[in-house]
Amino acid sequence: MKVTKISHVAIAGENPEQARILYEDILGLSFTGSEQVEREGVNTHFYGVGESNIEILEPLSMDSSVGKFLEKRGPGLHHIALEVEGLDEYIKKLKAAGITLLSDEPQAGAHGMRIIFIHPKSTGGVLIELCEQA
Ligand code: CMX
Repeated sequence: MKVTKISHVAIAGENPEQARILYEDILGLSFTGSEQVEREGVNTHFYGVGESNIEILEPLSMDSSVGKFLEKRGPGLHHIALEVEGLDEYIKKLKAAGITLLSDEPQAGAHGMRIIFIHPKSTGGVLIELCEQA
């Protein structure tokens, strides 16, 4: 049971092309792919940074959680994802500590990962995702 790396830092925005120009053309990061996560109503775009990624979150509708985030707070840092080994044990430990999770069980995230979110109210204001290779 351990946290192995920062999987990704996710930034919510409405203009993925503008993000591509910055991260790929100017900063020279490698675009590593886009993937829609239908359940979350979001399109994700990944740029590799060492063993981690920057994930651009583009809402598919303004009703999605990312759409609501943009409406309320504007573009910006949305969440930080930590890759772990032992996700199920972490979930038990978090629940035992009374920490608020967004779901009872892990969900399917981008790249076939099993993911769970910790509510920002339990983390000092930053949405944290824990993810594990399925
Ligand atoms: N970071 C920090 N604070 C956030 C936040 C975020 N990403 N999203 C919402 N909040 C804050 C809100 O501003 C609000 O604060 P106040 O009460 O001070 O106004 C509070 O959290 C509650 O927010 P809410 O919009 O009223 O709604 P909920 O509590 O129902 O839901 C949240 C908030 C964070 C759980 C949900 O909107 C969310 O983001 N879920 C995760 C979905 C997601 O990230 N999907 C992407 C998956 C892609 C992938 O696989 O990587």
